[in-house]
Amino acid sequence: MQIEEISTIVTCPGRNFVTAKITCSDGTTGIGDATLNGREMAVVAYLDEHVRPALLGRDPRRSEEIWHYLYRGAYWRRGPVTMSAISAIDTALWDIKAKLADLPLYELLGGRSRDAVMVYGHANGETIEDTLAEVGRYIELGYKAIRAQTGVPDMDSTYGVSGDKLYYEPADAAIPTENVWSTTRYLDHIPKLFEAIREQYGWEHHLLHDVHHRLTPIETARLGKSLETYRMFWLEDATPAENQEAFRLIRQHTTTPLAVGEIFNTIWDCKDLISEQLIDYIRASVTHAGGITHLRRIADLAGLYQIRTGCHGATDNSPVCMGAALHFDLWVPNFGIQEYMRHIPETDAVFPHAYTFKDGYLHPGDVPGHGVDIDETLAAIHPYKPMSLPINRLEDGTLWHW
Ligand code: KDG
Ligand code: MG
Repeated sequence: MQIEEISTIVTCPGRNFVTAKITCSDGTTGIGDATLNGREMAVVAYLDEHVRPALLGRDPRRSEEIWHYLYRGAYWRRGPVTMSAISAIDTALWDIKAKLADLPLYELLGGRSRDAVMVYGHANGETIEDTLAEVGRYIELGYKAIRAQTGVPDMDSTYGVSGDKLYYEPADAAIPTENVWSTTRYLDHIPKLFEAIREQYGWEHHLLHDVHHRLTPIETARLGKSLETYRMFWLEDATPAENQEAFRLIRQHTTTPLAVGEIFNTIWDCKDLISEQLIDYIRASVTHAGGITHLRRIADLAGLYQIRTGCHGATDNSPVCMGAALHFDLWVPNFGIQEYMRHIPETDAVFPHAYTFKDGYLHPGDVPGHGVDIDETLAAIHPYKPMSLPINRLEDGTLWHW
């Protein structure tokens, strides 16, 4: 059996998605998500120019060897563009492998470790009152875990807060829009949000919060300490993690659990964070951290140190990523939680899928493969639209982390 064709499908049913599709000589097909938010066409070029010609004619069943061929063989290894391309090919090859075995993907990984996958949704509001109402909505929808974000008084924009609450989408213009950030106002305000949530809704639900890389390590320590009383499930991406050692300082000061890793590409990005037990949840995803093959390695390393998974699942991870992630989550022994930002109905129509939501849990379904398909005719009526993520500035105009 041979890889006969590799195509890249770019579509924008509400937002841009890139999908790699592999067709084998026996007619079996598999797909993988290659979406890199705001840099979609860079991955398309990588796949079309550098991956497709090298893989045509190879045996699709040798997914492990193909992974190393694309990683080691690239010489310029790692980085989000290269790793998104590798991830998409790897996911498509696992989809094919599972279809050839006529089994759901999770069976090939070792079978179910649990009945279903606990997910968290996003409650966002301009004010604490708005966010409280949104938390209430997610509780009614059955969610067991909720990420809460709120606007900060006298600031026009805060990460995670947008107009359309159920379907948050930060990539909002071709040239990046500019947001303003004040650490001082933010640090004073956020504990009040979690105090209000616990006061109104009690202690039954898990609460999460995403700082989106905006604090220094000592500011993170202060925030973590001030949230300890509200028993957070996690505090996410509080400080940039390029410097993994920075987390040593945070750990000395707070017991609030820490989650990091949605922008990580390989095990090397989190090796010290994991081996020194500086975090509690690793957020690497199927789409950006090397597909099933590499994510499994990261999770196994994390498992040695009692660190659990919490895969990134924002809307810019397509339903193909979500499907593959759910098979991974159903199997992975050290599972923590899965992020689930709903896709809009137009997106779901382009990507018919077997996964289903019930009472705060997702299940990947039991069809062979990862259970997500792409309707190429429908995809073609939603052409690519250039879109970028915003940038952030401090009140004096200094460029900051978004
Ligand atoms: O592309 C950027 C988004 O995926 C990111 O802003 C979402 O931080 C995010 C999250 O936790 O889902
Ligand atoms: Mg995040």
